Amino acid sequence: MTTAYIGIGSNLDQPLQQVQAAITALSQLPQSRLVAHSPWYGSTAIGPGQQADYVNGVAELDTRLSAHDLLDALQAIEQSQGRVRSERWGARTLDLDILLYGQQPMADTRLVVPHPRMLERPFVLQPLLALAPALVLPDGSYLRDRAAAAGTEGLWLLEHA
Ligand code: ROI
Repeated sequence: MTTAYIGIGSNLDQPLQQVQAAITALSQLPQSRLVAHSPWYGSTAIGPGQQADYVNGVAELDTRLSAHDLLDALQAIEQSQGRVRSERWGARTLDLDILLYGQQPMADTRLVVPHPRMLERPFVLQPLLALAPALVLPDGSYLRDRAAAAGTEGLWLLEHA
């Protein structure tokens, strides 16, 4: 059994409903158990051009799926929620990223874990910290230090509806 952390983001078509539907879908994955998810955060879009604000959060999943089977399953959920892969960095109805897969780093043409940009992104680190305050990253650094370094600019906690 491996504990995986999944980054969740949406900025199209009712983002809060998209991320909540993603949680339902994650809870139904085979050979897996959804342990918890973070609160939802609003965040200013990072990346080129003007985009609507995002809703972001992180889910914790215990899974027996391999990292690549998990990636396939996450992409199937994205597609079932209407994701069209158009431009890199573009707006999206649902983005599911494998942030961490246990303590195993991996890198191939489809998948790089830990997610290469997570350490720069408050919208990843703060929800992850809310979920796993004592987490140590595969490089031995402490999540709480990484999250403090990244700060909270452009990020706000959404009210629990
Ligand atoms: N910006 C924010 N705030 N949240 C995201 O989930 C997100 N995802 C992306 C890009 C376009 C980089 N910007 C983002 O893929």
